[in-house]
Amino acid sequence: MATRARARARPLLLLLSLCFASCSANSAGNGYRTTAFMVDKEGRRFRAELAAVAGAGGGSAAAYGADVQGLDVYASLETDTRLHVRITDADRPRWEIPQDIIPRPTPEFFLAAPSPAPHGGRVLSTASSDLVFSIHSSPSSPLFRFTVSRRSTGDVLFDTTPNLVFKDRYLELTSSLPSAAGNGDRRRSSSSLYGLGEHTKRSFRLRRNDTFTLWNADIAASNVDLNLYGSHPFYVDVRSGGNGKTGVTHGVLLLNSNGMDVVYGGSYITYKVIGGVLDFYFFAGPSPLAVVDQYTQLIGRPAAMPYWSFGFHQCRYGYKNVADLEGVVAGYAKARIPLEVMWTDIDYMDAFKDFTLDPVNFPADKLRPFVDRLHRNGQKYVVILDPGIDVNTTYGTLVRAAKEDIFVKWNGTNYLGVVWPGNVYFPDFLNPRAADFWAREIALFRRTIPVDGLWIDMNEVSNFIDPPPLTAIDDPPYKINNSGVKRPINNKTIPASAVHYGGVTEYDAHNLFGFLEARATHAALLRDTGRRPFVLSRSTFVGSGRYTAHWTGDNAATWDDLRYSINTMLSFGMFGIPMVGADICGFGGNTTEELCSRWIQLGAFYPFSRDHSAIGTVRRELYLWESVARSARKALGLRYRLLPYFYTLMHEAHATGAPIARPLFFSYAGDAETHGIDTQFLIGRGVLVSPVLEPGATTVTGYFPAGRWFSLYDFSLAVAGNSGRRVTLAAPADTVNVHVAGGNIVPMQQPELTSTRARLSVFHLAVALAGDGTADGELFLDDGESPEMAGAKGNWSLIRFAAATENGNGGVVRVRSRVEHDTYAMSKTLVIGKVVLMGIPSSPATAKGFAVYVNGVQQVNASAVAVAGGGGGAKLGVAHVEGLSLAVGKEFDL
Ligand code: MIG
Repeated sequence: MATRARARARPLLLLLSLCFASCSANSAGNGYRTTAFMVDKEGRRFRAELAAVAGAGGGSAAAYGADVQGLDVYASLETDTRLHVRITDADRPRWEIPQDIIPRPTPEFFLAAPSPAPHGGRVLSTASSDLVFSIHSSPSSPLFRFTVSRRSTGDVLFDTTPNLVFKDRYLELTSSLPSAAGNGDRRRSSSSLYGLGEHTKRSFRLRRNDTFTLWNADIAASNVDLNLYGSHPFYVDVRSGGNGKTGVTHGVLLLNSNGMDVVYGGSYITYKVIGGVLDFYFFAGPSPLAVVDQYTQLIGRPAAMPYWSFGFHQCRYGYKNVADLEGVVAGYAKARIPLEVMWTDIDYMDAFKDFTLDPVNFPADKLRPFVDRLHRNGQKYVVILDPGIDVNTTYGTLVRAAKEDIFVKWNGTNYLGVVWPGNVYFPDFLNPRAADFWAREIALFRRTIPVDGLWIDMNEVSNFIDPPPLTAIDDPPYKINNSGVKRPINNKTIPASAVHYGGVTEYDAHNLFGFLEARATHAALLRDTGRRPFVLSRSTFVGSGRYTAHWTGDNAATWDDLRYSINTMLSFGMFGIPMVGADICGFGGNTTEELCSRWIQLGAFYPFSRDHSAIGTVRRELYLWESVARSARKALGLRYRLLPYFYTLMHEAHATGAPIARPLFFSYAGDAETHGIDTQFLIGRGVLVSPVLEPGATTVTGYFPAGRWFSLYDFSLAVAGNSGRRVTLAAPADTVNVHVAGGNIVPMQQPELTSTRARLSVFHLAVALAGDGTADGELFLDDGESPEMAGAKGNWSLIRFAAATENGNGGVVRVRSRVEHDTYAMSKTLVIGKVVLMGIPSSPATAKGFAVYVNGVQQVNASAVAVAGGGGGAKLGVAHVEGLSLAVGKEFDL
């Protein structure tokens, strides 16, 4: 519970509580009047006191309880790119997300003489910040409202209405927005919104007249538009037109863990929240990448994921026994399809009890040798854990937990739910002793089965029974649109009146369960292994990316869900959880050969790439159909060649929050056409994936922003133009289109069946020259499993590559490397054997060959051949410079 000391009395209220003549004019709505305000000298911090207007609260929200009479507003430019606006009860502390969950600056009290409230104007505005905070009211309209605007463009980013509602269990705030993009009015600025998850949506860009309910629930992801497993009250707003340049972007977070409905009306957004405080953060951008950088600076940077987790994963609910697992591993090997990680679902447990093994089908004396064999082969093993602990006095885990007294309480005793094992108690991960208990159980289990990572499911929390209401908070006056039909908040979860450590109610902490379990699981693995943990969590909250990867939950084997997986993946990238993917080939229902084939073509480029399916459905391991196996070899072959690129992007994500899989507008925000694209996506800055998402297709139509696009299979020029355009490309049954944009240098290695082997193979540099003859890129290397990624004491190397074309010099292309950090010894033994130059001028002369110089010395063993680059006779070619032996970690000039 927030226990903020209130250091002052409220004489100001008395001093200034005379009502403006017209303050009753607004009595139909709700609202608050500013009674005093103060600003610090630097123009960075602001505080106001608000008083409920007499007669307000009689509007539409009257049924939700009495108004909180006095409010405090704190606003602060915490950095030049982050504005914090917090509105809370002036007299009583309310629930706020604890500091240890999201550490953040607290609003500071400061000494400044309080002034009578002005009617309006800029109150926070500094020369170094693009964000301006203003308050507004006038004698005729005295109710408090505020705006956030962008200094450089004058664009108003957030513009609240006076209908502020603040009750104990109902908060409401509305901001107007410029009209949604696509309304046809080109003179006014428009906005495109993304985020507000977790939901399966039919489009990535939010559509107007939609309500986004946030209340973590075990609802299958195959349901569109319903509240799903996680809560992320964060949106990204891309503006176009008006005064600003197209693509100027900001982000808005409501840091609140309570249930809520967010109504997006196109020209407005309304938050309807059933608890906590109104705690807003505005991130200035102005680029999409800058917004995510600023956002993850506050909520925490994404966890470094181990190198192996970028390999391909195979799972299924319903594997029968160890022999079944062995058969699958053998099936992949025989088909020569990469398999990095084998998984086991709840089937391995004895009667679904965590940390136990089914003595018949998964006995330790069979499972352990199987896991040892995986390890000897450079492969990994991951199992599932559910939070509910079976209530059974002969079960050691239960006994130890009971002794520690770490379960969630209800009505004076442990809350009794029902999940797979039958009756269960739920560990209360707000209790530090619960995390210790969890870590000891994991360590104990790992002595029997040394799993490499853990998968935490059902942590919304899912409960198979509906707890009846016990107190008023089980049935708050405002019904959020739980499950799309305003189901009670207790539906299939822990009751809201249950009590956590420190007296926190489930009502307030519900959405944090998955976050807390992920944090405990991450800490447990780190403590036990000393290596970089891999955790996969179904339930998430703001900041979960610090600990966990995420999969999109129970999708269905349908073409729709294939397509919608892109929307969820891209949203989680913006939520600071870049390691994300959907169940490849679909979880529920029977997949088809064609769907599975197209799904692995897309899924091979999910940051987290795992095939998974439900019990009782047809098997869908990739080797089961020859056509799927062909797709898998081709798509996963390319993924494995791109592993150094994926891993370098992991480093970028960990350092700056940048998503690994990104919407096109992250690189091309100035091209408004990209703002609505969700059938293609980028890996990093410049690798474009254009998957087939429909049955029966042999072509795919995609949007290619201005510039040159080269195939990553044969490096030929596929599309080029001074403006973006839609292009239809061949998409044969076994092929997914993947292109690299001119301007990028992509480090690649060789396709192998495990990342361990691929990591030792020779590097190729794919250099895609932009129209001006330049390109750049980078490569991050470390051992892939040290707890820290790019830590101060760690061994790692970061190499930057840059290419330039010197036209005045007979067509010389120079590629240089610069080693920015170099303590990873392997960087000296790994070599670049080949450099592919895409987009060089092609003429009969260049077709004869080149001379190759490295650091000024001609390379007699190197050969280079240029071939015309296709693209409808474009005069561009590709040069394959082979026979090189450039140490990755040594600077070179080619
Ligand atoms: O009640 O563990 O989303 O991936 O296979 C279903 C069985 C529980 C739900 C997960 C799914 C998993 C399944 N689990």
